[in-house]
Amino acid sequence: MAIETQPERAHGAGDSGPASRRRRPWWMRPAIHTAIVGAVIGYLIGHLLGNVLESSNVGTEYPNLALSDSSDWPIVLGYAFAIVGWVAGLGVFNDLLRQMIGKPVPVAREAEEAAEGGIAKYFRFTLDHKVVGIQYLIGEIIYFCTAGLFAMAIRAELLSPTYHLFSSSVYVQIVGEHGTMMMMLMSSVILGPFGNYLVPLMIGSKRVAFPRIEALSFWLTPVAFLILLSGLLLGGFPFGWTGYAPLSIQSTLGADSYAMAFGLMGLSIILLGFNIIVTVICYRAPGMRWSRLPIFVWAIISTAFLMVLAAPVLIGGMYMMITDRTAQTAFFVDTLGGSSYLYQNLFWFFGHPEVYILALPGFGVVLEILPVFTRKPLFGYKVAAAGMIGVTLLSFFVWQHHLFMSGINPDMRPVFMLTTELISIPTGFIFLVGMGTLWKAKIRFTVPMLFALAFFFNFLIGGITGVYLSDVPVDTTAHGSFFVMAHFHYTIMGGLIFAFFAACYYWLPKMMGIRLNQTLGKWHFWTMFIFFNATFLPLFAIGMAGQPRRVFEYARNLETLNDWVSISAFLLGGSILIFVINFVWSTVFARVREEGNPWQSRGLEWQVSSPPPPDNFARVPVVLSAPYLYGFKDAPPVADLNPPVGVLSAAYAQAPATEAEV
Ligand code: HEM
Ligand SMILES: [Cu+2]
Repeated sequence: MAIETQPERAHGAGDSGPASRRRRPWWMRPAIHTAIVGAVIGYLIGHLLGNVLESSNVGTEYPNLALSDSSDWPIVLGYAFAIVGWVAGLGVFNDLLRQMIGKPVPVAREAEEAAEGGIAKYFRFTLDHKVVGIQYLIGEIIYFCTAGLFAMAIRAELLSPTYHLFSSSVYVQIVGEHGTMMMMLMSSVILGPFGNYLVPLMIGSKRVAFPRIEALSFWLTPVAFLILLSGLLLGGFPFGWTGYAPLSIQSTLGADSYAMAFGLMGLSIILLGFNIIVTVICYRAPGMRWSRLPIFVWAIISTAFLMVLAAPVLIGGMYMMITDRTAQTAFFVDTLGGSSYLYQNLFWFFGHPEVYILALPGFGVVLEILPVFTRKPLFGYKVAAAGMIGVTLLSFFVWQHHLFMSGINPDMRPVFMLTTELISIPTGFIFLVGMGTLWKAKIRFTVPMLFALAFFFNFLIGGITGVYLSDVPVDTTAHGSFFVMAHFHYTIMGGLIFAFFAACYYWLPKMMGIRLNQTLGKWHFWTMFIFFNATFLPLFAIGMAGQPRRVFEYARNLETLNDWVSISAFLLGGSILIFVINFVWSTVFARVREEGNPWQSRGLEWQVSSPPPPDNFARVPVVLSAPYLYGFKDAPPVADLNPPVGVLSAAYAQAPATEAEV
């Protein structure tokens, strides 16, 4: 069921194609600078339009206008037009327009060949999944560091039990920026860079299904990031990353930034997930059966389904919040017949799957890495895949555990307690597959492996405290405290972000043909592991002692512990700095080449050169065996990269499973 992925040539011989099109001067070619110009123009138009709307007194006849300050229209329309301007400036609509006036449209591959290469290709709308992967990688590092700086600011304030750096209102704005930026932008921290770059290589495809959609999914992230940041100029938003009504309906203009940015990011992950789902379903090479799909790809496609199914609800919620604030709808205004409780349900119907959007790709990364450095097959491959599907399905049935304290019908509490505790079963499957693979293994303690091992350590703490929190009596006590904070940082920072770094050290030689410095890598690992735990472990105790989230003051007797946490947090920040230095040093200055397969991996992506050739594979490969046959002396090669001409690839694909596979 494979599709030959050689792009068809769209035009006849008479058409000399886009390569011969006249080159415009660089500043007229669509790229990031034209996008900025487009966004600024768009913003101005939208703002003007909003002012006109407002001065015409639209909506003043409605009673709830007073809920929000009245100048939301110019801001919301400004943002909306800025997004359109940004996308237009990037040239996203160019091919569409060309098609509408009957001009030939180049297929992705031709467009890439015609456009300029070099460093410039990273700054424009490109249709090459490998370039998009690198763009995502750089973007995510920038977003992560920015949100991390807000975390440092939070910890700086908490050095003292009373007011010393920021006022209470600035403090909640910083918490809101930190939490929202992390949750929004880290949702694509693995799928963006590694999913886009590696999935086609791992399934034996020359490209992704929808290159334009893929590129668009990336280019929406910088705008979402900037819109969110600009919220600070508009008074920020005081309601954390969850945006609960009625606070969000009543608060200052910064709330518009929150809603526009979060909704936009929802769109981005829908596009990201959609493209990946179609790619995995339709573009697998012959012989790449579902039972041979790398476990990383299983994790990616499960996450993609979560994205595509959950994010529309987020967009709906954000859209309703925006219309409440502008068009005087009252979806979430209790006094006018709406319901703030409705918002909580919409938000968490997205928000809980979101936490698995953050967790599953991490599992995919570490399970992909374990067999390579233990030289053992993945223990219970099918169990892991089943676990991922189980988590995906159950994710949609647990959201009300976030509402145990929000007026949920008490009879429903046990139901959601049960479903929540059930989800630890498939999660446990995945965890045990990791443990089974490590069992009696001779481990190679490389940098990626260290990060993968730390993932299990951290996630175990995060997971077990999660089981406690799903218990209604415990949640009733711990809700809104630093205990919850410590729990989810253990799963997301300790899980996802550790896995992200594992992936960087493991796959950057593949993606850039360059090895990161391993000594600095070890320094990065040990400092990050130690200071991560030093930061977040005491927060469980602090939470149990009653320190509330999102409050800048706390009881005096907790000062010593808080100081310890803050200092550890700064050192944790320092460890991330080591990574950034290593990344820049290794890729820009040292540039130690790594061309082959440094980890002796059986992964299909490692069977081509590093970085891979433009088409990934010279011919469509035929996959011959399961990916994790480590330790078998006579294991067949993973794929035939040069299958004999004339042999139907279907014949290969029909070949029975090798003995080692069953
Ligand atoms: C450098 C490591 C990090 C540190 C030191 C840190 C620190 C903190 C602190 C102290 C708070 C609580 C503020 C308060 O409630 O008063 C917080 C909140 C939060 N953090 Fe982090 N964080 C880090 C990384 C992350 C990561 C990687 C994520 C997710 C990808 C994340 C997501 C959140 C969220 C969602 C909140 C809740 C915000 C809210 O209450 O609305 N953090 N962080
Ligand atoms: Cu949840």
